[in-house]
Amino acid sequence: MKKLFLTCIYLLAGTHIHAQYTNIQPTPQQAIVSDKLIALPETYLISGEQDANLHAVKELKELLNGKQANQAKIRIYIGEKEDKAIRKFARQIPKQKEGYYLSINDKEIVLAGNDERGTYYALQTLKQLLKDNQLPVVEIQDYPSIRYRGVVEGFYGTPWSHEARLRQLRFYGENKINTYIYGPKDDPYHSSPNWRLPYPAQEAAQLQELVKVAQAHEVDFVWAIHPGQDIRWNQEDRDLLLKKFENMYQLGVRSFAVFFDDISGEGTNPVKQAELLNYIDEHFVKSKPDVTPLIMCPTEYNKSWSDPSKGYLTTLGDKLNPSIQIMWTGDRVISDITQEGIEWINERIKRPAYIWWNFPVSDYVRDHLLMGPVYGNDTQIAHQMSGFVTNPMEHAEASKIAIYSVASYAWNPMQYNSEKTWKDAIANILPEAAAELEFFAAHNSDLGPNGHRYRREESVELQPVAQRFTDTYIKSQIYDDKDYSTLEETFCKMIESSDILVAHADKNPIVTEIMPWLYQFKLLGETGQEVMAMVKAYHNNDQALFIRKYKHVKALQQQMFQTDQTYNQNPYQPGVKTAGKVIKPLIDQTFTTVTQCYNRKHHTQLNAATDYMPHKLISDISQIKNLPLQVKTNRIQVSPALEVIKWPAQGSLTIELDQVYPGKYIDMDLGKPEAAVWGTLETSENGTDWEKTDFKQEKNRLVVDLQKKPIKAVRFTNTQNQEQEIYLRRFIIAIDK
Ligand code: 14T
Repeated sequence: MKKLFLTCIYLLAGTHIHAQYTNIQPTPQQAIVSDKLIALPETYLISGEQDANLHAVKELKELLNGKQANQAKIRIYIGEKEDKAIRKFARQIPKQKEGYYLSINDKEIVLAGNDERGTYYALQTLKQLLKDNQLPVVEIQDYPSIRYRGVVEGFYGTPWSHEARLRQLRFYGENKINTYIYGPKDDPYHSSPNWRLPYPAQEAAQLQELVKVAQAHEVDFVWAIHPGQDIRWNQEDRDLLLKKFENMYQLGVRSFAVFFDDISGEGTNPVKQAELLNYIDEHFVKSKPDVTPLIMCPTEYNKSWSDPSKGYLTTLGDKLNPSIQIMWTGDRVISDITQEGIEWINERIKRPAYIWWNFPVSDYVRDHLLMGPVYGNDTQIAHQMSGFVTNPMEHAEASKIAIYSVASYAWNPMQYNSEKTWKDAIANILPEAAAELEFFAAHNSDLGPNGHRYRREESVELQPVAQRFTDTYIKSQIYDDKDYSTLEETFCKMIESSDILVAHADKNPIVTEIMPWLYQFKLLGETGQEVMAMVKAYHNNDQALFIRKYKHVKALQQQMFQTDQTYNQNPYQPGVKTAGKVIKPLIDQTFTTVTQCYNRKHHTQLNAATDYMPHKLISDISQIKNLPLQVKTNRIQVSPALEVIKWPAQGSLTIELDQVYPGKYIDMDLGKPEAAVWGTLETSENGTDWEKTDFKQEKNRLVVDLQKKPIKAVRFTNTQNQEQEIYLRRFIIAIDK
């Protein structure tokens, strides 16, 4: 029944797409694509180029690179609804914003936009259809289902480079994305404290260039300001904000946003926020004919953070001018958009929400790459949202997989195909090594456990094999030979794809971005191969071979540890994690099982642990005990936590070193000046006997000079009978090596 229904829709929509040309991106709303091809002639005649969208005409001429003649086989009509040249096609043009009609046959090519952007999009489709100088005979009527589609550069961490942004804007035009919101959290001129100040000359010049390039690709460059952390609700700050906007206007910006996310205090007042926004709307936006509707991001930007009894959202809904767009991330900070969820918010803000989708942003899982398919958003709710933008990773090129997919989803959600779009995206981004990038991306999709509890599928095809293999192998050391070969083949491909991708480093910037993960992926593949060799050697009772392979695995584990400690050393989630959902657990469990079996059989004591880490963190505090340790030449430290930590009475944190070292110093910061009063800091020479240290504390910082004293372990204990709320900002032991 369902299938029949779908077929009917297809017939009604007239979507007959010939296999060779199924790759119009995004999928058009209505298309008849025949299998007849025409050759692009050497001479042609263009009608309408004087009136048509300049950017479309420019790109058309670049595409044709042939000769324009008065007598020609083919006539190309280009223009917008009212233009003379395309008047006779007017009835074919969809009436939707940014809609277009594209027709190709052996006599004429028609590129007819409902508006300027429509013409540009007709041209983008034409570009995609042209292959080997041939075009298919088509008739397409197309338009976007969602008004604003694009990207919000809104993450914490290193903002995208200027070059990366220029590449993005070109990519957006090609994929019919019309919005780029500029709001990197770590640009001080976007946020506090410098939002009041103009950009320095060099940054200003670059922004100016971005605006120009955005225009050329029919993208609205939206400049966002994030003033909430220190704004004062007075005329002075109002004027300063408008002055900054005026400044940006002078640089060419015609679209603006105000963000109030992730702030506390005075700035969160919805009445004041609405007053400011309406003021900007009336004194700036509406007084300039070429400025687009304002966008705002509320403080309660997701359902889990909103407190209906305080009425924050309904206040915004009632007070904000109707033309002002309100952003929303869904039921949680990181969540997919559902029918129920969007109805909930729209009712409160009294307008369709402008979705800020927090994927593939990775600023809370910075050691992971999120390169898997885009899925999970409802495909039937286009009419209930005014915009859909994705917040990407700080890796601009690697984010293109998700951005391409969001472009596709937001243009035509009902026909969005997650899996196919993901593959197309990869082929589009790195055609020279698409198979290898697809393989890598399939195994670099999940985020691992994280505070937002947002997870993605990973290694989907391999999952059943991995499951079967580990289940049977751990339980009874048996396995299916076919599964064994599949795994061997997988590990082999990990090595190949990594090497092949690395070899493309100078041809495509995506490779440089993901380089540390490629290294790690290769090492994991090699580990997998050698663990499989251990399994085989154990079965064949070949002890010498088993030991050789065991030693190699240990060495590879150490190299993976080194990679994790050397690359991507940000202060939040430093390191390089890959294939963590299916492949790494499979390899680790198999290694542990086979090593333990060997130990039992041969009465040996080979170390069956998997992640190499010479030192240990020991704690009875749940928020602390799983924090990773980091090793930097002669410093061992606990990876800092961002959230408040409840340190229970008598709870302790111990770092135990792999051997005794001459100590240099201990350096702690628990975010509060009174740690010295409730806690003791002790050192141990042997790991069992403890000695209290004399420490001085200056403000939050607690430092002990160890003066080469031999150290095996250090611990800090809450000796009080009362829980302490602290921040674990720093816990470092420095040693002499
Ligand atoms: F404005 C919002 F819609 C939003 O998502 N704000 C930030 C955003 O800049 C960031 O990239 C994203 C993902 O981490 O989440 C928001 O930032 C947070 C979220 C938290 F839950 C910052 C601190 C949090 F505790």
